[in-house]
This record gives sequence, structure tokens and C-alpha cells, in this order.
Amino acid sequence: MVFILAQPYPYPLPKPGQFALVIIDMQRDFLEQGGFGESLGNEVNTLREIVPTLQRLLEKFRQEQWPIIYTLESHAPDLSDCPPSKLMRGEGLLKIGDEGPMGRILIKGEPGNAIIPELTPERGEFIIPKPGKGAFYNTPLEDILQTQGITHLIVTGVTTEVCVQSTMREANDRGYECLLVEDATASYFPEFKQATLAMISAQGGIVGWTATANQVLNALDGIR
Ligand code: C5J
Repeated sequence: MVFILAQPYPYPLPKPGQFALVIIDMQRDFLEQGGFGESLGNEVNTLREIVPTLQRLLEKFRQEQWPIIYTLESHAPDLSDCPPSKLMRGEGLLKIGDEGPMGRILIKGEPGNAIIPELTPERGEFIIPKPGKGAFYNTPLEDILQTQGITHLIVTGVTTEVCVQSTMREANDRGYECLLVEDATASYFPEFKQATLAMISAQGGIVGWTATANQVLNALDGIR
């Protein structure tokens, strides 16, 4: 398995069912015009480049019926799960909870808070709303992983240096093996993405590993 591309890996490789595809925050709020990402001054099309690669990974996982987990950065309508420090942050035109062209920004159930249509989740796939940047804080993710017997995470999504990296660090501290798919993650700031890829696998995989989607798919083809 490609958790180990860079060097010999001394641990047992995961079996089907022990690894999941984790898709972080591929939601309209971040990827479409008029959402939170654009209101913060970002060029949202930068993030869209990874969509075809994500579709290839999804196709493989769906075909094999391997676990797929989506997250959404999402808050309760009364903002009771959004600390004032987060609410006040940012220089954007719109703040969390404000009414935007796709409904209230980053609020559960609003049109902008849905996964983009190209990656719409299917029946049986997990969707985890998360109030933080990391996917473990104040969510059922750990319970789901434990119940399903998942030990290895193949991580994708946006943005590389914020929610993706936070989630990988949280997962690493909890003992999960993590691999970040280099061409299935994106940032509004390409230099931040590159720096994050480098820091994750530095020092012998201090947070985890990285590999391209082709490398991951080739390795997965060898798993039955
Ligand atoms: C951000 C995220 N960047 N999903 N969220 O605020 O990375």
C-alpha cells in the first residue's frame, strides 16, 4: 500500500475495509461563486481542478464498496457551535451565518453547505458536519472509524493547509495512518499546498504520507 512509497514500511498493510477515502469540505461554500471562499477574496476555480481526480478515486471506492467519508464545515443555525473568535475572524464581505447568494454562509442545510453536485454522496456514504477545521473536534468521526474498524485514511479535499492538514494531524495523534493524495487536495494558495505536502511527510512521515492519485489507484488495484 502506498502509505509507504518513500521508504520501507515496517507495519502490516491494511486490508479492504480498514481504509477509507476521506473527502474534506468539497462544499459549494468553498468552490462556487458567491460562497464563503470567494467572499474572503479567493479565486475559487483553483480548487475545482481536483474534481476529476476525486471522481476517479470515488469511482474506485464505490466499485469496491470501500468506506467513503465526506466532511462539511458546517454550523448550527443559531451558531451555538461557533465560538466568537471564529465568527469575528476574516476580512471578507460575508461572515459565518450571514445571508449570501447560496443561503446563510457555512450553516447546516443551506444550499451553499452542500457537497458540490459533481461529487454528490451516495447512499451508505458517511457525511460528517464539523464545526472546526479538524474533522475530529465535536464530531462522530472517531466513533465511526472505531465502529467500522478503519485504521488507515486516504485523505483528500480542501483546503490543504487548513481543514485537510488539521484533520490529518488530529488523526495522526489518534493513531490513524494517513496518506494525503497530492493531486486530490487543493488550496487557494498553491505555495501553501506545496509547503503542507512537504511538512506532512517530512522527518520520516511525521504526520503521514503523500502520493499521487495514480500511485494510490495502482496500489489499490493490488488489494483484494
Ligand atoms: C477553511 C477549510 N479554509 N475547509 N476551511 O476555512 O479548509
